[in-house]
Amino acid sequence: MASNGEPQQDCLFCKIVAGEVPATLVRETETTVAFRDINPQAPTHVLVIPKAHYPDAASLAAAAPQLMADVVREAGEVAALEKITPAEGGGPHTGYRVVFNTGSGAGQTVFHTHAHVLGGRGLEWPPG
Ligand code: DGP
Repeated sequence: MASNGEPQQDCLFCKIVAGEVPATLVRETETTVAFRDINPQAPTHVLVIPKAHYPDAASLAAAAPQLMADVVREAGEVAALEKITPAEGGGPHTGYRVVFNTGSGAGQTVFHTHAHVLGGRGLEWPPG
């Protein structure tokens, strides 16, 4: 379904943006919010979302490329805050992964674009 970024009544992450559902915020900008995943899969597991509603990464990138760039930049800011960026001579738990699950077959359950920022432990490749 096409999206114009307007809030959707039945969207959980729109409710987090509106402050109607509580979340543990990590960072907020004019256009994005970063908060801790309720079911963390790694010591750092933060979701970065655009405040505007777009159902997945591809629709966001097509409709609002600057906003997609904001989300990706914020993923890096979160990694720096969490001290999981690749340090010089990096230890075993530096480096992080940014994931956009896209479509239910890939594990997407919330259809408001979100980047998972995962780190703080060794990350396997390929992912499951
Ligand atoms: P995905 O499966 O890629 O659509 O990721 C959705 C993520 O959202 C999943 O890792 C769990 C997280 N999540 C679901 N409900 C809530 C919630 O109410 N609060 C927070 N903080 N995270 C949630």
